[in-house]
Amino acid sequence: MTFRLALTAIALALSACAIPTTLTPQIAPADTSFASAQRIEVTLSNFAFDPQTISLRAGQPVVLVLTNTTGRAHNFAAPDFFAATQIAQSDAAVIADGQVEVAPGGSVELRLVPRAGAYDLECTHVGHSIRGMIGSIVVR
Ligand SMILES: [Cu+2]
Repeated sequence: MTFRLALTAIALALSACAIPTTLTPQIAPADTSFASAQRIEVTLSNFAFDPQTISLRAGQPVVLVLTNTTGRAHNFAAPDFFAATQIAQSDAAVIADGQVEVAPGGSVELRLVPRAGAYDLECTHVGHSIRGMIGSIVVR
């Protein structure tokens, strides 16, 4: 019984430690060169991401440009991707809970260094993902 309580306490402690890494993006080193980085354009529309699969190079600085071409708000929600990615200090504030809001007709630029993996992408606005606003990010 005491052993089980101890395990529970350890599990709680570990999950508490995990919270800051998912809520706070990792900051890219200040000397990361984004000036010559490739720009990857992603369009958010009703109700799709274009391209639906975003391909990035592991460890390569990139500028991800998210553009909302519609008259309604959308977001780019990829918590696992953002938890594994380094973000330029100047862009970190636009990421909240692993997602980035893109205002109607607006555009957001994210300077980041992705880590290898395959990550889910969706728009979490009510009813959007079920209408097709899902995608993936593949980093090789
Ligand atoms: Cu949406």
